Amino acid sequence: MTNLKNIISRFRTEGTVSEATPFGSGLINDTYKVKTAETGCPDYILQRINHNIFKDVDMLQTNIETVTGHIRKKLEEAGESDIDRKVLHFIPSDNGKTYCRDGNEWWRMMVFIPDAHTYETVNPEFSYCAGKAFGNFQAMLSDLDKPLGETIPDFHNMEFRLKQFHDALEENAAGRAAGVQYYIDEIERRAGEMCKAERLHREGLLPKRICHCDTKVNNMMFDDNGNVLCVIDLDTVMPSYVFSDYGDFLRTGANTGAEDDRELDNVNFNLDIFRAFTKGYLESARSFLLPVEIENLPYAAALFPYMQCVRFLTDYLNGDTYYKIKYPEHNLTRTKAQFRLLQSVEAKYGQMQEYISDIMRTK
Ligand code: GN1
Ligand code: MG
Repeated sequence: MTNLKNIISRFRTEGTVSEATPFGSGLINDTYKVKTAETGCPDYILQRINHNIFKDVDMLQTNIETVTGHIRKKLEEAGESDIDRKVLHFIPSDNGKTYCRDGNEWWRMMVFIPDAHTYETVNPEFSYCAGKAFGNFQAMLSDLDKPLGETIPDFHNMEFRLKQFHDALEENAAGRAAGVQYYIDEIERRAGEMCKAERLHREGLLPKRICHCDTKVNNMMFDDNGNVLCVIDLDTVMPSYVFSDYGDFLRTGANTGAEDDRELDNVNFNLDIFRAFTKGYLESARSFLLPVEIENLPYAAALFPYMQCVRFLTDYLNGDTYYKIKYPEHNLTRTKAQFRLLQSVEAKYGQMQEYISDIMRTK
């Protein structure tokens, strides 16, 4: 607490800190909720940025300032009310930037959004709102004229993720490869098909747009009525295929189990959530989406469980160097649960295609 208090004192916050406690369930950064004693003073979120993963913190925060500034301007122009709950607000530190360095650690602070909730799973009604919100998020950023840096190069590049997987297999640093042959084979079997986005992009058929790239359902704040207030966790906002945001929401929102469920029978792809989310998304995004993007939405729904399966298994093979884990086999449990989800998505592919064609036939 003393150390945290020192860090907090370097930011230009209002009020007196009464407590700072661990907050949220992110796998990358460390997050704390900072309460202030005075009524009328906002509470805050304090985060230690994972510098092993985000090497260029200045680029990271510059991206985030660009994006939140642009969205804030759009909301103001649209005459929106309650803007402070609809876009994140970062606090400058003693050096005037929205982060500060303490030895080998980098920290940032933002205003805590009151009366907002995050969820690990959502009902169809909430999913419909989430779909609309993501379509809007992409639409609002579509005219951003300042280029964004790639905070993690090749973040959602499936070919690159497979290369990392093959490197991990060859290295076999933790000696775990022999125990996971089944999953290795299942990954390899689908590798060609899953790299379709990269091929379409090389052929000039699939554009990159500014995406959030971590739209798991718990990165979204809802109000009491199920309306999305804003998306949080903006570290990975960068140019990508629209599949990123569409697919990663469904990977988490439509999973009837947990991302790391040990009981695989809990894991299933919920088509009602898929339908509601897709309806909302297409309502706000169909005006700018190309046919190739719309046709491949079912592919996106499969791509993200697949990519996450590859990433978790890669980390397992490397000896758990990337994701925070709670027990030794955690990354393997995650791999299995993501693979089960992928199988469920695959079984429902035809139904998804049909639903999307139906929507597109209606005006
Ligand atoms: C990480 O930060 P967090 O926990 O929301 C990861 C995502 C993964 C996710 C899996 C920078 O997100 O890409 O999909 O875990 N973020 C990074 O739960 O790697
Ligand atoms: Mg998160």
